[in-house]
Amino acid sequence: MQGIVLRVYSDFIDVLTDEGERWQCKALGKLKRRRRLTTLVAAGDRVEIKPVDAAKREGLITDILPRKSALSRRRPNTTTPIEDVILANPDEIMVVVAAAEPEPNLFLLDRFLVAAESSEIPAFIVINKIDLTGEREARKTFGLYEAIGYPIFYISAARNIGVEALRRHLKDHITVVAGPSGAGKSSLINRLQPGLNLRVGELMRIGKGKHTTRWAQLYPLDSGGFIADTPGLRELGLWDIRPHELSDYFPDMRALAPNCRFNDCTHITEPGCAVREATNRGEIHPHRWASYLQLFDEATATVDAIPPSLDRP
Ligand SMILES: Nc1nc2c(ncn2[C@@H]2O[C@H](COP(=O)(O)OP(=O)(O)O)[C@@H](O)[C@H]2O)c(=O)[nH]1
Ligand SMILES: [Mg+2]
Ligand SMILES: [Zn+2]
Repeated sequence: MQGIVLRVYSDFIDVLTDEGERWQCKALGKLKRRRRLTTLVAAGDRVEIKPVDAAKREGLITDILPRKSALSRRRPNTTTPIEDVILANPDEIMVVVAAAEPEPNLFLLDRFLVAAESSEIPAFIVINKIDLTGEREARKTFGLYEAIGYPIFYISAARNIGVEALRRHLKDHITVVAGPSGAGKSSLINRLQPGLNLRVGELMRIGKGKHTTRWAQLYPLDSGGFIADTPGLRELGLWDIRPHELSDYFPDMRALAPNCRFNDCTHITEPGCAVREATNRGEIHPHRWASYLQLFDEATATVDAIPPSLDRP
C-alpha cells in the first residue's frame, strides 16, 4: 500500500493510505542506512507500507519515495552538511496576516514573504479578518502585493467570507501555513476542516517530548489537499538570509538586478544601480524599498552566524 505521512512523533509515523485509512507505522531499520544525510521520514513523504497487524492498523514502512521538494534547514554544528527536513513535498506557502487586530504590519509580511522566497516554494497571501475592515479597505492596504504578482485571498475565517475560493485553491496539494501569531491561522484551519478543533488564541507549542509533534503536521482536507501546520518560519531557520542574496527574494527587484552596473550590486550605494533608479521612478513601492533596507541591515548584522547552506540539486 502507498500513502502519505501525516506526522512523525517519537518512533511512530502516522500514514494516510491512498485508500483513506490511517495506519500507525514504524520504519524498516535498513531504510535508516540509506538516508544518513537527511531526515529519514517527514510529514509529506510518500511511503510504501505493509501491514504488521491489520486489525490494529499497525504497519511497517518498507520504502520512502524520492522527495520533489522539502522545507528544511541545515543541522547546526555538524561538519558534514546534514539536512533536517521539517516538511517533505510542500507545493505552496500560504502567508496569513490580519487586515486588523492586530493592525497590519507590512514589514512583517515582507519578512514572511522573503523567508518563503528563500525556501524556493511559491508563496501566496491570505488577508484574514476582513469582517473588521471590509474588503475595499483591505485591498487599499494590500493591493501592492497583487501588483508584484502574489495571489491574494481576502477572507474572514470567523464569518466564513471568501473561504470557498481559497478552498478551491488548496485542492490537491500540500500548503504550508505561515504568518504571525494572532492572524487567525488556527481559526482558518478549523474553518477549512471542521472537526479539527485546533485551539484558537494560543501559540503553537513545539516540544521534544514523547508525544509532541516534532516538525510539521499535515491535516488532510475533505475537499482535497493538505494543510501543513509548522512551528513557524523563524524556527525553521528560514530567516537566515545573506545580504547580497536579499534582492533575489524580492520579485519586484530581482528582474532589475541584472541591469545594475556591478553584478554583485547590493543596491544600497553602488553607482549605476537599476534597482535604485526604478525606486526613484516610483516603479518599486516605497514601502517595499523601506523593507529591503531594513532587512538588508538585519541580514548584515547576522550574516556571521549563518551556517553554510545545503547544496540542493
Ligand atoms: N474578527 C475576526 N477575528 C478573527 C477572525 N479569525 C480569527 N479571529 C480571532 O483572532 C484571534 C487569533 O486567532 P487564531 O486562530 O488563534 O490565530 P493564530 O495565532 O494565527 O493561530 C482569535 O481571538 C480569533 O477569534 C476573523 O475572521 N475575524
Ligand atoms: Mg494558532
Ligand atoms: Zn543595484
